[in-house]
Amino acid sequence: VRTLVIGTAGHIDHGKSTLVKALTGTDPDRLKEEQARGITIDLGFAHVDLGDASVAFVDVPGHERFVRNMLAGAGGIDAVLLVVAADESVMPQTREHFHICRLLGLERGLVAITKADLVDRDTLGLVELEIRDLVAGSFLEGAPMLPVSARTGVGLDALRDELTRAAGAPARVDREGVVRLAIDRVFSVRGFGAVVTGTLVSGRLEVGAELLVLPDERRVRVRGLQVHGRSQEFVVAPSRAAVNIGTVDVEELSRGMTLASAGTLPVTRRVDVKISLIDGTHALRHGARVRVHHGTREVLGRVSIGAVRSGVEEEWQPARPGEAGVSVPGGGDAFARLRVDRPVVVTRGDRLVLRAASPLATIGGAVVLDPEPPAGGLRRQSALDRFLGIDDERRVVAIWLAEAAGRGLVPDDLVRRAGLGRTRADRTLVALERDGLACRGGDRFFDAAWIARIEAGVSRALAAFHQAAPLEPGLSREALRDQVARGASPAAWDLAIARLLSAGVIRGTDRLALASHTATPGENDERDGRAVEAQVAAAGLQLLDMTTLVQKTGLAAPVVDRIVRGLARTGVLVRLGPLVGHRDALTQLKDDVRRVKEEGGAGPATIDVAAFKGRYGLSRKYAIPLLEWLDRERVTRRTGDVRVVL
Ligand SMILES: Nc1nc2c(ncn2[C@@H]2O[C@H](COP(=O)(O)OP(=O)(O)OP(=O)(O)O)[C@@H](O)[C@H]2O)c(=O)[nH]1
Ligand SMILES: [Mg+2]
Repeated sequence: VRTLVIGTAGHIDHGKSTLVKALTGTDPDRLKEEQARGITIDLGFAHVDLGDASVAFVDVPGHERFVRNMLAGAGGIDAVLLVVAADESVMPQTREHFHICRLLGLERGLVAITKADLVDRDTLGLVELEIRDLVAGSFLEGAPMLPVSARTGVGLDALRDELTRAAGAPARVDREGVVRLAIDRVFSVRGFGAVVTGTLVSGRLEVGAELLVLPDERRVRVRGLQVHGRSQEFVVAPSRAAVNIGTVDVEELSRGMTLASAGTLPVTRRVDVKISLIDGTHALRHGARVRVHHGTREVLGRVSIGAVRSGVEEEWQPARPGEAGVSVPGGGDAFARLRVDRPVVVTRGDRLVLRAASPLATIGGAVVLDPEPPAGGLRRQSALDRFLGIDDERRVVAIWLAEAAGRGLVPDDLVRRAGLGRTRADRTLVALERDGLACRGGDRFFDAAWIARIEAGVSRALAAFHQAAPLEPGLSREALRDQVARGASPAAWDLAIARLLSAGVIRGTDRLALASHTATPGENDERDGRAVEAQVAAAGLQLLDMTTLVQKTGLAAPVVDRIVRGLARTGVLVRLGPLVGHRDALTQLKDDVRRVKEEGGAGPATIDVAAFKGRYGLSRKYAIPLLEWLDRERVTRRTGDVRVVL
């Protein structure tokens, strides 16, 4: 079936509800108070099948005091039926409702001139002119405009034809099954549990589906579905739907919440937007409080202005640091950050309507550019550049990648933050990779410039390391990471290293080195190495500490340190705690201690500290570390005060 969800709009008493009833047979004014007072207060719903087209109506109140209810209804519709009474023509809420539809980004609609039975032909012509004047240059310019009378039935067939024609257009935003339903009513049905109704603006809703109620993130399962009173297994956007979500306390549900697939929509209190003010409204000051309407939700928020232009043709003027009294003039635009009191569920491209708190009036609208902007001030040189960037479809993701640095982005981040379907999110990142702006590591994408910086950092760090320790074969992967890319995700780090390895810039596995580095001693190292070795060899078992070695060789301490480490790795020198001995002297010692066994009589051969000192003419300072070393080398084993020679 072809579907259409159409909302009424227009001034109080202009015949919106009467027209809906004439077309559908259902009186959308369901409340007792509405019946008694003859006005609409809250949203009303009705539906009619016109051939193969299923048309759902969301009827809104025209009263000035109930604009917030009108906004809740207008938030989900595909098209508007703008109603203007022939005997009153364009009135204040005709204008306000029309602006709201325009600010919500509606693209389709019809105009009905109601109560045509009350005026003559000339008056009707004048009313038509006034309406054409109002909608000139907007999405309603050139829209069908039909005089109708609910009383005589004139024009109703023509209106039905136009509604049939309008049905069947795809949902305004296609996000490949990402479910999004703005809840407008909540009630409980005895024996069934909680039911929420709303307009399904995106996706395919199925019985059995696991969804979240946002912003609370409550998990629910779809127990049953109804569309216009008929049970269905599934429903596809755009459509009205009543969803049974079982045993949820209805006290915890309310209009303004969203039913959605998990992980597909941000829950946020900070949103970067582009604001457009209606012509002729008061200026919007920096720091002003506004009512923010989105879908069926209304929250209070504060506006921080980053940049202003007085008209589409004008240049953007950044708000300078410390500048007071920044404001957006009527008809002007602003790049701004909204901070809202309670979380909203919005993604990029969503439309918001802004109303001034006092006097209460619709002043403008906003398009969401970034629902999850990084914290930080807007009064900076870079802020305008960022706003211009995120306002550009082709640049926004590259900016988010750069901001994500070593954390990177996965396609699901774009589903959530950019309001894309999964396939388009994938494609967007792959296109950036192809253009050389992104690098892929596993399922994560990183800013190519950031990866390049890490690669350069690795090269620099290794070059410095080789310079300081030419005898070392390389630096451990972990030590290198701590130096260069602390905080980067393992995927980002692995990617940078893999790229350097495959480019032949570095080599190694656990220890990494520049490919150009060879761990051979330099000219001086060889000479200095011989000097160090000679001193240690000459000392024999009178082990040397580093200070003594530096004195005896006359070399700088770091050089001695580096050489000792190099010679220790190749086994020429042996470290015994802070002391150093020569391999030859120590090997000789091992052989000699083993000989104690041959010298002794029956029973195990033993040697104690005093005997050891005596035998080799050593002070305790050297005897203890040597004996402990012999223990470690399994030449001796300590038992009490003596050592058994093994
Ligand atoms: N003569 C005449 N009267 C009409 C026609 N349509 C509606 N009316 C009358 O206009 C009055 C208001 O009609 P409603 O349908 O309640 O107007 P509304 O636009 O829904 O009003 P709100 O929802 O309160 O904004 C009622 O008394 C209707 O009987 C029409 O085509 N011709
Ligand atoms: Mg009404």
